[in-house]
Amino acid sequence: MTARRGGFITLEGGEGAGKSTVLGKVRERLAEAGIDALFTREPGGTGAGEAIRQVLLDPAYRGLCAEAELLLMFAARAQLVREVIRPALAAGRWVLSDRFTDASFAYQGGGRGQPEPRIADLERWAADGLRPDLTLLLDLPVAQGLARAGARAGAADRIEQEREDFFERVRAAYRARAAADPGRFRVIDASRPLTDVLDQVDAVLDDFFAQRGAA
Ligand code: Z5A
Repeated sequence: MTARRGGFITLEGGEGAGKSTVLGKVRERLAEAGIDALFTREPGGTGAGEAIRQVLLDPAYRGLCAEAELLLMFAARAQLVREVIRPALAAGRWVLSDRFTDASFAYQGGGRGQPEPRIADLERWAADGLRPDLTLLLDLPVAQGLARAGARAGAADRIEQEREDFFERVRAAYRARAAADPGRFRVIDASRPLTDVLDQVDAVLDDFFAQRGAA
């Protein structure tokens, strides 16, 4: 694995897809390869963003309307882009984010029915038009993901408490985005055992870094 200059990579997926598990392994492998990378997450990644995350995920705010949810996602993102991601990219670093704007198209768009042009407008101004260079979509059947997430310790957060049909719409929206932009997305079969998923992710990253390193 070699990489001479930085770029922006995101990891996306529905409930129980294994993003946290995969990102932990990717972090270890990049460190072993001596690749300087900054890891962040959404919603969150800054002081203000983490405070917004608490509001977004707290089941006490179960009555939060879809518009407020969308705006809070982008408020956290606006801060993250300007405080963390843009400066890191300008310094030539790799940035890996656990979710980014595709999650808003999937959850607030597909899941909540917020109009796509409205989200695209927010992407342009609140997220400063920033788009990832590469997005790995961890895709698996909703029932399998929910079973995995259900086996995890801890209470379900506000969004995790949604019904299965919500997560079906989220998955469909993610898959539609991946199909519409095959140059940026790589779909990983996350229904497979973890070693297999990690092999798929390694192959995608090796290929991407090789292309970037050779540029
Ligand atoms: N959200 C949104 O609505 N709009 C937005 O714009 C953004 C986010 C940015 C918090 O996100 C919520 O915010 C999220 C979307 C919404 N709501 N939901 N649902 P988050 O990314 O922080 O939270 P999360 O979705 O719960 O992600 P997570 O913590 O990374 O969980 P995960 O993807 O399910 O991954 P995991 O914890 O690594 O894996 C789940 C379990 O499965 C765990 O026990 C693993 O050991 C196991 N696992 C993982 N991989 C495998 C394989 N391959 N085989 C078997 N078992 C596995």
